[in-house]
Amino acid sequence: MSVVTSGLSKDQQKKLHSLLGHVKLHLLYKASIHGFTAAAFHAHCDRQGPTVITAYNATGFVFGAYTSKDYTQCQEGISDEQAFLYSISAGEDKPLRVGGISGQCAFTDVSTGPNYGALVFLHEDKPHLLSNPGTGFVFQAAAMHGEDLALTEFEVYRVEGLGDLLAKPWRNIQWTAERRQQSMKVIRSYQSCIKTVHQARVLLVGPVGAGKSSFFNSINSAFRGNMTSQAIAGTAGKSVTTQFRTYTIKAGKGGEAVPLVLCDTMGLEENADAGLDIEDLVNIYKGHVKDRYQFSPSAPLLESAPGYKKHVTLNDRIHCVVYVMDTCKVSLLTQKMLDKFAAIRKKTNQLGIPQILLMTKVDEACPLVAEDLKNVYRSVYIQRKARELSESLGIPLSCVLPVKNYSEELELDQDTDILLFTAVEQMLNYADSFFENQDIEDPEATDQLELYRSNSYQHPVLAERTEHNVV
Ligand SMILES: Nc1nc2c(ncn2[C@@H]2O[C@H](COP(=O)(O)OP(=O)(O)OP(=O)(O)O)[C@@H](O)[C@H]2O)c(=O)[nH]1
Ligand SMILES: [Mg+2]
Repeated sequence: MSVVTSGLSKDQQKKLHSLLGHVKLHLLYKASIHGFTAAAFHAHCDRQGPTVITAYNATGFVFGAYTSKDYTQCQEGISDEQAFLYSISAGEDKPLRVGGISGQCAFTDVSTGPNYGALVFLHEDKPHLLSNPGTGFVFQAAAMHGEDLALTEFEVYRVEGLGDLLAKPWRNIQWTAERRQQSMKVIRSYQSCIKTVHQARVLLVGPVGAGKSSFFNSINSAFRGNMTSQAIAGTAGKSVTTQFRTYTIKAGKGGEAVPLVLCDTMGLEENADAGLDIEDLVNIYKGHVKDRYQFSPSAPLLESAPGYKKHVTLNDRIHCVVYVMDTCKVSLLTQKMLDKFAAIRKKTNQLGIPQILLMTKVDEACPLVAEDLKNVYRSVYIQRKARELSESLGIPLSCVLPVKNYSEELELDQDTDILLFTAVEQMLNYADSFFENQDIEDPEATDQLELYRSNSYQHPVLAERTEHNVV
């Protein structure tokens, strides 16, 4: 899978942001990858809302056009008072910004390359520019593009307004040391309502690079009291995690185990034969997959394989599923990935496992949150992304939890811990719902479950039934 990356340097990004304000840029189209043609441009950029073009030439100019309107190929002139042309030339500190001549159209929405009158991009389906200063926009050609009309690169970004801070947070969190301590205590003293189950088993599932392993590392660090990196985290084209891992967490070095097992999986990929396989996932749900099982996307686990655990109890089953999603990638989720999620959700619902959605990397997604994590429930952008995720995955907003994992820090941070612990508390509540459902869904087993609860003796019939139920 090729990764399409922006050609803008950090300095150029900064200059572009100074023109666009408090926004996030999503690269939609890069001509050197997708083709220097009008058809490729329209295939990637039509109906995307506000966009900005960045054209590059060998003279060192980065220039282009911003519009707040859609490209739709309606064959008409489009008025847009917010549209402007701009240029960031190599030697100049201040970017050039040129607003449209009042009363004239910003661009003609035709099937050719973007046509702003004074600048027509991808002329005749080539990396070429037409420059007619004075048509709609007035500027000096030398200042705009150095009179170099050959394009070395051409990109279009969707411009997403980040919004400001809500006057009132949409969830109330107390960002105090007491709250941190209290949460830690609640988690450490957790007891399931079924006596023989001593730990809640929570499974982390999500696309490659979403932050699953980092979430375990972060929780582990928060309980240990220092940074740990037991699970390998990082970025690669494919999933960094290739084994199924079940992690117990210790409170302090050599301390007692926290009643929580976090299970880490290989990342999901959109293609059917890549990444975590849904059959493997169902086996994990039912407790059949052993720790350190090496995932093999083309060959899911068979009953006869050594990694398959035949005899399982309620302890081995997954009690809560956590979907982990990168907040920065919410709007880039492809239909294939959404379909994969829908199939997973269906299976998970059928097995009656409660689900939570973790939105990671909130610091990367919103600069206001990066500045101060306490802004997480006040950021308009994060709230919008939470709603978007809830709608596209069909998960109630109440089950969507933003978190920031530890990724570059050397020291623990109180606010980061509070957000992480809040998510864990919720996972334990949901695991409780799973245990409670065990009674209701199988009334026949209730009496035996009571037996199961009230003494450590495992009734042979129940042992058999439990096994039978979960296979
Ligand atoms: N800034 C920031 N970076 C994060 C956060 N969570 C994870 N990362 C980074 O994202 C990258 C991927 O994280 P991983 O934890 O390896 O992701 P994963 O879901 O386990 O990925 P695979 O095992 O490859 O499927 C790493 O470089 C992390 O440091 C976060 O909340 N904030
Ligand atoms: Mg991982």
